[in-house]
Amino acid sequence: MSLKIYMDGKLVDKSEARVSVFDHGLLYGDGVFEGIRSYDGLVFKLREHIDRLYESAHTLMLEIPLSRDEMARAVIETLKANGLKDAYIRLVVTRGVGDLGLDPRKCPKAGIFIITDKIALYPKAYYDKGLTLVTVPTVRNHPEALNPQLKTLNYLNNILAKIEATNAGVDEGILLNAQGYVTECTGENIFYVKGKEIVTPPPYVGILKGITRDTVMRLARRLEFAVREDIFTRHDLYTADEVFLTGTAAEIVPVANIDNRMIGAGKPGKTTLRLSREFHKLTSKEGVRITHAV
Ligand code: PXG
Repeated sequence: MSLKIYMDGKLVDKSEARVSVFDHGLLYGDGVFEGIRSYDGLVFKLREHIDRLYESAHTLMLEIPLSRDEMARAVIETLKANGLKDAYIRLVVTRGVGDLGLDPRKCPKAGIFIITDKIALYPKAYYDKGLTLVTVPTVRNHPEALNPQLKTLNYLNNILAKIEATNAGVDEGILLNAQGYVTECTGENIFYVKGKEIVTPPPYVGILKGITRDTVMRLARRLEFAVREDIFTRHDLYTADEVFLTGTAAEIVPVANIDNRMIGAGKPGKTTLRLSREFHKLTSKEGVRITHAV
């Protein structure tokens, strides 16, 4: 059976799922998106992802022609149509079809598509050995230029950083902001552990407020760690006991090396492993059940 894609209210075959060359999502990167995951028939944090999508759209004055509940139902319907239980869900809202000028008023109706597919897992070695990172030359977008809190279709800041990390021969890149403070990686948030303290940058340094980040902060507080959002520099990472990254696709990944400095013992630390275990417990029991919803 070929994959079905949700497009503007209809489920269509993958081969028929096409976007116009006049769509401003393509012409200008004008649009928003989300990456969501389902675990054994449970969609994790669906409402939180949909809320973030609508908040990004609100700031862009992009009107989504569906209510949040209708959008949630569309996600579930698409998963059902594809018989998927463990899936990666890509929800995209584009400005829609307009002319060759950038004025969004020329685009009368937003385009919506939802792709659900089998999840492409990260290599197991990443989790067993830990990632190697470098800080990259490209700085994170200034929040008053293009706020990283908006999950928009313009990901070139992140893509440039990813290219730089790849060119350096490592797994991921850390972006600093214009003041030199650590922000995040190209598609994951960053945390460090020092003693009983767990620290991650605050949103105003220029990060996407990750839903996994939020989940991990809550989990860690429940486990009685002191969790802080604070600005910090590379030195704090180099001298931490542990560093890990969080994201929907990556979940919780340990970091072993940054800019050629070994982090802690240079292998996954006990706090990272404990949080990872707790995170998996949560994803296995919490979420919107695909069969029940709608
Ligand atoms: N920072 C950035 C810049 C991101 O794009 C995260 C942090 C983590 O956020 P969540 O809410 O996922 O915990 C992201 C998320 C992809 C892909 O297809 C990208 C993300 C998530 C899932 C898949 O590359 N970005």
